[in-house]
Amino acid sequence: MTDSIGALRQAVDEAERIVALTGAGISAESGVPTFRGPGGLWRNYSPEKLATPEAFAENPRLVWEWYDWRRSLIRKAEPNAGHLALVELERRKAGEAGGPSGFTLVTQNVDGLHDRAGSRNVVKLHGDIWWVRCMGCGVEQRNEQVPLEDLPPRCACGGSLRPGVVWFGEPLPEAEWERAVEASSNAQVFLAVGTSAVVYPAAGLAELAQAAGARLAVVNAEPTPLDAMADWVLPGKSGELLPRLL
Ligand code: BV8
Ligand code: ZN
Repeated sequence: MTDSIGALRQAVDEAERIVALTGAGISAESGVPTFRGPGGLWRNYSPEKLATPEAFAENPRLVWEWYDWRRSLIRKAEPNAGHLALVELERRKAGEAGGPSGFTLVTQNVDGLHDRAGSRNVVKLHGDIWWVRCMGCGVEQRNEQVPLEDLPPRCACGGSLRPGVVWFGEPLPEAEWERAVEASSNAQVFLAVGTSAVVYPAAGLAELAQAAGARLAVVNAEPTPLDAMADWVLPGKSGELLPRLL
């Protein structure tokens, strides 16, 4: 496990197929609270308790108050140097026009900051906080209203709308999961950035990539369960470390 950022920069430069898996930590420097770090709590509720179908069924208004609060924070947030470094990496690894890109960004985040930074093909494993889905007619639509007028917001059909995100106990979207597995199985370098790597199946992508031959780098502010198996561990802030990989 070599810690040198220079060795990782060289591996990133030489690699033709790279995957980055990002978590809430990459948005921390943009002012968006992480799930399990300081400030992650809201009115002393833990995300694990609120981000579930059961919590929504029991108290849709409370769950929507949490999402409305997060949407208002995210609306004020700007992408940071970490997001922008991944946009540059995508640009550098873009194949010939129209060919498959050599860089795949897989995110657990629902904040949309990778899109706003300019990343073009973002694989969203856990959905998107700016989308809503009707529990009645199933229609999915983008909703960027901040603050929301009604909690819970209502569909034209009268059904109540839920956030377009994946809750605990819910399956990940099939197509996105397939894309993430495909890219991770072919990666030469897998970067796990700003994630505590405790949520599955997302965290399992790192193991899958390494088992298929990728070298694994962890860029995180605190130790993670992936560190022991990683080829590189870069402790620190992604907003500072990722630009140094370019
Ligand atoms: C599934 C969307 C199966 C919502 C999220 C028991 C009961 C039920 C389920 C389970 C169970 N045990 C295990 C499970 C499976 C469960 C799971 O893994 N639970 C964990 C908690 C043990 N997984 C699921 O339920 C998944 N679904 O398994 O379905 C199935 C299959 C078929 C049919 C039916 C069912 C669904 C998981 C998705 C849940 N949704 N989010 C929303 O956002 O509101 S997960 C949530 O956690 C976020 O998406 C978040 O991204 C994700 C992971 O957290 P992180 O991103 O890593 O964030 P965290 O705060 O933890 O860490 C941030 C890190 O950054 C820290 O380490 C910090 O040090 C670091 N950091 C901070 N600042 C910086 C930094 N690093 C760098 N720079 C900085 N500046
Ligand atoms: Zn509807």
